Amino acid sequence: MSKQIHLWAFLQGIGFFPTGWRHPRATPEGVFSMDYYARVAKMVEDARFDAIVFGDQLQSRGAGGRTPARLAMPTLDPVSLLMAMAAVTEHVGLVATVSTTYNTPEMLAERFAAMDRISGGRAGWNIVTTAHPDTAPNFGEAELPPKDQRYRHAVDVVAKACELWAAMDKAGPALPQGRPVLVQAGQSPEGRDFAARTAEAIFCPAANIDAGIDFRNDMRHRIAAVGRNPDGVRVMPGLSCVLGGTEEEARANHAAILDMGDVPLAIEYLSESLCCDLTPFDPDAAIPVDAILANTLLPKADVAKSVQPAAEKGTKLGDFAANFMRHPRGHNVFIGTGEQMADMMIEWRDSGACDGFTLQPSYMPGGLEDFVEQVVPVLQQRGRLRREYPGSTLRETLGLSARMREAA
Ligand SMILES: Cc1cc2nc3c(=O)[nH]c(=O)nc-3n(C[C@H](O)[C@H](O)[C@@H](O)COP(=O)(O)O)c2cc1C
Repeated sequence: MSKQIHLWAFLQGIGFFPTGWRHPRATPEGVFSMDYYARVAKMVEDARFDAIVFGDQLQSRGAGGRTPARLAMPTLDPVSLLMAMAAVTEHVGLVATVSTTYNTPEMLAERFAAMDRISGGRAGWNIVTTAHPDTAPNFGEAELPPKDQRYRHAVDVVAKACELWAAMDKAGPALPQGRPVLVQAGQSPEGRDFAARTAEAIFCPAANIDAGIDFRNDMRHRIAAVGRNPDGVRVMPGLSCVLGGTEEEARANHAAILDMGDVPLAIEYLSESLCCDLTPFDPDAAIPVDAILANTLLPKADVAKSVQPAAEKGTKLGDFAANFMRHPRGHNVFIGTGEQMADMMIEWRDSGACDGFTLQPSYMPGGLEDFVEQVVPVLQQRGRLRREYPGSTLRETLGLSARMREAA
């Protein structure tokens, strides 16, 4: 199959758009029911995605007045969810996000060994170092360790976990994949170097095709520089979408989703994203840059980069927040027909902007259903998406070597 497109489904919470839970085809109550997870897992497997991915959220919601009271962002433990989904599927990969900062290698090795065994070799580990400052108090600390320290620690944790899996291999019976597929999500230079040394797949944001090409080229250089083969690493940028039978209909569907969010909701979402409570500020006044920089718990330079350009243009806080919701988290949001989306995906793949995509449905399960009905058949007809799984393990599905013996 020429330039196959790899597909993952990121099914965190109830969809990518902060307003999506209000959509008539969303089932926000479903996220606490097994029926919902069974249904979406089967839908993803029937559409022949490589894998399902869940993030982890270890921070306390509600700390420091930053609770998004009207945002529906329920998150359940990814390993538990994927174990449940393993029971109702046979082929689709199961990628759990688990932090190296707040888990020991022994705990990690045991949990992923269980996932890999129970699923018959479908486990993947999305290795993150945890960025949310409200996490630290949950683990008896005042602050997160600095980023470079977190990544140095991650190197040690991954190496130790790999040793433990190798030891299980020798003691037998071996894990079906030898070890889970190692995935990384992180953007900074430290994160990229860590991915270059460790990852077999990378989940990243890329807002447009040029950003995707730059990121993937950068990663391929870094991977080659540490003596690994860049063709052995899959780059999987996030991709959300709002579809329609015509372009016009798609734009109307997008506007309808955005219209489900009012300004207070947008300001809550912005507060959550900037880690700074903006609800006391007047939405019709200027963006309170000084107060944001004084109060945010995120790195101030990163926050300054996202608010200063708009502030300098005189954008009002409410307008800025409403616009912020249109492009959640810097990922590409495609608006158009199913055919156009398939064209776009093929263009990205053929231009070297990615090896595939991590689909982030704008709302659940309707947004996923639309993609599966309107885009998957087009990609299959064009020979770019598999109709059957090639084997039984995630590593085979990703086109990586079937078993992995050596440590990272
Ligand atoms: C697309 C993407 C998704 C991520 N998902 C999570 C997550 O669910 N949980 C988490 O703790 N970190 C997540 N992170 C990773 C953290 O942001 C990363 O490990 C953190 O240390 C910040 O590093 P960075 O500046 O290199 O991105 C994600 C990162 C990216 C780019």
